[in-house]
Amino acid sequence: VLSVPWLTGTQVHAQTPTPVQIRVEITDQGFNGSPAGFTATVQQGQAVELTFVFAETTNVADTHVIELQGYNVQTDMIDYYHRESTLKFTADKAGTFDFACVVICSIHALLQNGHLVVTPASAASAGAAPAPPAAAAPAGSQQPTAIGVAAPGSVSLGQNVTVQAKLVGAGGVPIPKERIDFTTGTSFLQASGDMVLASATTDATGLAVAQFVARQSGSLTISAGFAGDGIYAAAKGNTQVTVTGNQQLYTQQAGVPLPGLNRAPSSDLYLTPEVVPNWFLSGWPIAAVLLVVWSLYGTAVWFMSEIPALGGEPAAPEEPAHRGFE
Ligand SMILES: [Cu+2]
Repeated sequence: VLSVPWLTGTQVHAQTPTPVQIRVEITDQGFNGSPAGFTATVQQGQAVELTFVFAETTNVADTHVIELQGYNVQTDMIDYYHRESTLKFTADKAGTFDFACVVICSIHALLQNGHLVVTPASAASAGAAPAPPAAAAPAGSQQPTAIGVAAPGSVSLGQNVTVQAKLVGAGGVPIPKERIDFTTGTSFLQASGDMVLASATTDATGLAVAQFVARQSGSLTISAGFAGDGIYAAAKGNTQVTVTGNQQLYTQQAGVPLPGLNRAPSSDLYLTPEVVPNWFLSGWPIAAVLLVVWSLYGTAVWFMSEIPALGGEPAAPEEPAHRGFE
């Protein structure tokens, strides 16, 4: 259905970017079940993906954040529900670097002895004299990336739009587990900026898929952006979607917005009328209140109108007396 104009590897340099993947389980006995500590070894200049996986079975309420000292990178929060987080970086500094949990948890002491050994690039070729730094792999430089974006060319107003973005590295190699933000340019009160429509994470084929509702007719530019990380450079791609139809989805509201009266009780943009009963959104609740108030007021006015009638009665017997003097 969709023609997918993925970018090919023409803009990227020929370089083998395959990162070394290291998986470390956080168990009740420490990193990879080893209370004595765990050591991973890589070579200087290599791209590294160091993945930490929650594997505790006893202290399932634990929360961890693992920090790799020296490279100053931290995982996202890892717990029973967010079981995996990957540190991505280029091992441009040689030496031994410690990684440890920086959140107080029930096995905290067991998570202080992780080590990453980065073997100097010069040691890779046996017997060679210490190589000048320039001989190492492009240290610290991020690998180039590209994003291809695809969406249906034309949709109707109010319809769901599916956008796909594919993130690739050198040679068109897909890059998984990266966040893609889908945005559209917007202008409001003479200020313009990017409005985030949705975010999605790339899968094993580098593909991120998001859906949003077309709420404005006309031509829409949708961008897919990757912020970049320790291994990969940032990238951005665009596509054009034409939204047809002139049905108005937003109703103009004048006056004071009162949640529950002329506005939905929540400011959630995606609140649909089915969530809130229709009678609640109409003016009937305030109409009922006004009816009660006005009927009380009317009753009070009626009682007040009785006062002159009561006060006038004692004067009535005097009138014949006046007539008597005439
Ligand atoms: Cu901890």
